[in-house]
Amino acid sequence: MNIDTIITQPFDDQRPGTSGLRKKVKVFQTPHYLENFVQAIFDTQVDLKGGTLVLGGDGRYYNREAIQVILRMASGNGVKKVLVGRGGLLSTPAASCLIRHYKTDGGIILSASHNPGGPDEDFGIKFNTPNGGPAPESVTDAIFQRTTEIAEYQIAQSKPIDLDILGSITLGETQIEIIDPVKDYADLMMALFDFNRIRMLFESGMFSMRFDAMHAITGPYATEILEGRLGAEPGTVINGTPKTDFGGGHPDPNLVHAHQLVALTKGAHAVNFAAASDGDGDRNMILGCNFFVTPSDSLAIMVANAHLIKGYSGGISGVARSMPTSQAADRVADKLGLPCYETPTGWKFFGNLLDARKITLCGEESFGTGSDHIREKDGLWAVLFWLNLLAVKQQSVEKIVTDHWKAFGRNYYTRYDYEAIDKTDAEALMASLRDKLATLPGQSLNGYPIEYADDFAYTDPVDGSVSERQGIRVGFADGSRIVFRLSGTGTEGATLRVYLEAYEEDPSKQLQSTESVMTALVDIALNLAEIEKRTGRTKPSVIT
Ligand code: G16
Repeated sequence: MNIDTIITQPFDDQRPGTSGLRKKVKVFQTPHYLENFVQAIFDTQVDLKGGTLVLGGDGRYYNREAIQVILRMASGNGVKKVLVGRGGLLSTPAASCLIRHYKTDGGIILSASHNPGGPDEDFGIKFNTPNGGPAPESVTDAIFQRTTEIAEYQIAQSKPIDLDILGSITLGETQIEIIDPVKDYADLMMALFDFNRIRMLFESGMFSMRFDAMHAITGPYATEILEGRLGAEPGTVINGTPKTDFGGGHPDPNLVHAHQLVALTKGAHAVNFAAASDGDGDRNMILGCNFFVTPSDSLAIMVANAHLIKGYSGGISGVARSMPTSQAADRVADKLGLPCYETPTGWKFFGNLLDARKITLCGEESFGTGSDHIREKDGLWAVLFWLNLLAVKQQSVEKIVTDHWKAFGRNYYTRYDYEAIDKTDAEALMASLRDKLATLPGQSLNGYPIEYADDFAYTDPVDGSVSERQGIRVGFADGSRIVFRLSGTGTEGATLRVYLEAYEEDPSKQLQSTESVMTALVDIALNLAEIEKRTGRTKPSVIT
């Protein structure tokens, strides 16, 4: 086997964002672009030499080509064994599961998550460490640093490898094992949830469900688990065949992009339960009959009910949420006497807390929930958690959520996204907010007294690392909050996110529309950040 050393030059834009390096496919197709980043991983993650790597992606456009390149580079860099999902496919949670299950030296996941796919759309790559989780900032910083000085990469000469047949192949000194992408993950789910009870729910004839895989990676997983192992009727999984362009859709499980599913929860033939997952399978949306569960509420309800679920019945050690996620989980943790952590946006910040067993459950407003079973958020896991809860409680989704509000209060929640705005304008807007911070506490805006205003900074309680400038928080005396931050996952210009939260303790006021409750807070946010003046936008691109 010949190994070529290819001379290359650094690119200056390979700093990973919130979750890996995400760019347009065309950028990744630039000669040496993908290779430089992959070589930077091999150069900095030295245990991979002679070690084992998990490799797979969400099946989007360019997935197969990138897998071929990475396999040849793994061989060129002395990796002993690579576990690859058949067809080059692995959901993000399944990759995390495999890294942990087979105790590998890490994994490379190809995905741009919920971003659209296709020749003119997005692609992404990220490295997960041996704990199965996204690389922490110390690792991504080292990889980035390496990309700025890289001068050559190693790649084995080889014909394309057949990714579609299970079994073992050798490439030089490297063993490549093509494995079933679903089996180990599905087995793990069976260990955590009461499959018999959920099966009885499906068999009762009183319960119907649809799961929208959005033509993305969870199709094969959901079909095997829901229709195969749990006996849900065929057709429960819709849009279940992964496509390189996600069928032209936007594989983001929210009320806007999963509208086909939302429609199935309304009208005379509405299903009792509906759920969706995203491009790479780590996000989830939970719906009841004509009812939407906010991701923040979903986390809080999981914490409150974990004792009813097989895998968590022994008790949970604590909970964490990302800073912009609503404080609903905090209220549950408070009542149950559990520790609750507030971390910056990015699943990677949960890793240390999970490894140190400080928390068992964690979640984010961006449609992500998960637990210590792996080190990624997990879309299907969340769906199974809810199914298990429905099977135990024998109540509707709406009843479970509204009872929860009565017990803990309701955190009304909404997020406004201003996508693809000018980067300089976005940074100026944030800078101007920062300038105002010191003078805000004590002021009253639209009758809302401000209690605190800061730029969120996080000190990791396990390793002491500090992450600064993680978003502007403005907190009001009644528990309401406005948060401003710039997205770290977009690939075009900048995306401003405005997160709004209003707390309501009085059950008689818990059934208002979120829009009406938020009017005053929205007004405060628009004025405080001077959004229209600074971005030229009169309305957000998406409201979730
Ligand atoms: C990633 C991160 C999440 C984060 C989300 C949105 O999710 O893992 O922690 O909440 O991006 O980040 P941002 O607001 O910076 O765009 P995913 O599903 O895209 O991998």
